[in-house]
Amino acid sequence: MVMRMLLAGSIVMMALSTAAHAVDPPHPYGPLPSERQLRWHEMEYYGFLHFTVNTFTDKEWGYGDEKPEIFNPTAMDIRQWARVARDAGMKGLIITAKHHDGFCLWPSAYTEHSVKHSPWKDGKGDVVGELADACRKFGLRLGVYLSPWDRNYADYGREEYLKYYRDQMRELLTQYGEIFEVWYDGANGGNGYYGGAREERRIDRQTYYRWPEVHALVRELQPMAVMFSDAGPDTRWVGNEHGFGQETNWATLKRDELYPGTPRYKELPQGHRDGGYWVPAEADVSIRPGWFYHASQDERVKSLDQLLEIYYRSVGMGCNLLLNLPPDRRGLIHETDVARLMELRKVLDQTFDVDLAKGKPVKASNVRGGDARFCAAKLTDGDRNTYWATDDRVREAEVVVDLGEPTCFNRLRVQEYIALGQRIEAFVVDARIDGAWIKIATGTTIGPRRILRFDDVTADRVRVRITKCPVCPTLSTLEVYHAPAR
Ligand code: FUL
Repeated sequence: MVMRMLLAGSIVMMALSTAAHAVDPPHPYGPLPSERQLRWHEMEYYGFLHFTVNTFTDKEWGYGDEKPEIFNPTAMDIRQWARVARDAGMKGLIITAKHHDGFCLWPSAYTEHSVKHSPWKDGKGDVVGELADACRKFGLRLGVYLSPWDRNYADYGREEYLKYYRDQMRELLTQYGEIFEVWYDGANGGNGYYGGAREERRIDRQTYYRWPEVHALVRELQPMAVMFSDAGPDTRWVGNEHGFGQETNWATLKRDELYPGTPRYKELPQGHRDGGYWVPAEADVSIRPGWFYHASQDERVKSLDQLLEIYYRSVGMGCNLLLNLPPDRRGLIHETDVARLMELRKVLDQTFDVDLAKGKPVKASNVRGGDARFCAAKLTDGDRNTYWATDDRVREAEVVVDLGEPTCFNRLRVQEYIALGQRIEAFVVDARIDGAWIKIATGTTIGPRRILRFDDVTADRVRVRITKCPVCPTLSTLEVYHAPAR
């Protein structure tokens, strides 16, 4: 009898404990990122390479009548580009395979206006191919910029050009291995050489390229590549060329209302809270004033402080940072640019190498179903794929990290578990200094990532309070850092 009661009791206990662990993850909220976008978010920081005939004519936009012979780098070393990018801490490189002037850096079968007729490697070279090899060697991912606007092509503006553009896209997406990003800029139509016509050609930016067909082609050939433009479909322009994201940054966008070259670019830094698609921002900026190399700008390479400001206002605000490093006329990334990139890497390493919160105990005001799967320790376990979540009814919640002893810090990095959507709308950070809680920062959105900067504080506890969220919040990481004084 006693035995039977004990057995029954343990069955009840087992049932209870199974119930305690049977709580489901929170329901997703709003549009969600795709697999390819989740992978892209992890990239955070990568390089842009603007290189073409403009490098040799000292222009920013070539007219399209440049002779291929002028493309003649004297000491080209494409591996140097990849080595510099890798050493800088970048995860990939995106190259202007074709800029507005129409000159192709790869020997396209569809035009003579390419490296085929340049003296570099006696016309047998392939910049895109060599870069693809160099990226593989240095562990980087490759992306391509194929300008929709082509000021060289005789049929630009007509139906024939659409076939040409797609044929070239097919070449780029089938001959060079895996491509992580395809870049469509928004500058479209205007005057140009156009096979000798030398005239003005206007196109309807919204309809001319038949974007849905181009997108389908890219999806077919490179299913894991994200596509960038003012309006996505996968990642959007941040709306300026300073590399600055915005404090309030929604990864969601009313994508169907926008297009490459959209006049509504002022909405892009913030995105749309009520947007129907996940289209996060990418911040593009050049390390120099121009996108292409100009010797006259050798003294105007951005300073370390400017680059740090860009980093915190892009990566720190949930954008990916696409930093342009234009090769010079030798075909090398200039020494000054390299030195600056290494200075930036050094400071970022000094700042982010040691997470002062890692492995530290965390307490939360609420844990979803009391389930260890969603407990606060997930915030400091060093794994960005685990997360803390609350019960469905909870809208405001807090987590407290116990640093163990008074610890000096000045940066805090937080992430939502974005696989369940972007949820949080406002939060506050407090530090416990000599036993008293002091507010040290406030923020609005978090999304894929938020890095907060504040003056040095010495505190034994740090608290994040979620103060506005339309559904139960999630957070996947809470990291605490100390940036060296500058
Ligand atoms: C713009 C272009 O017009 C610039 O030349 C540059 O390539 C920039 C990144 O995108 O749309």
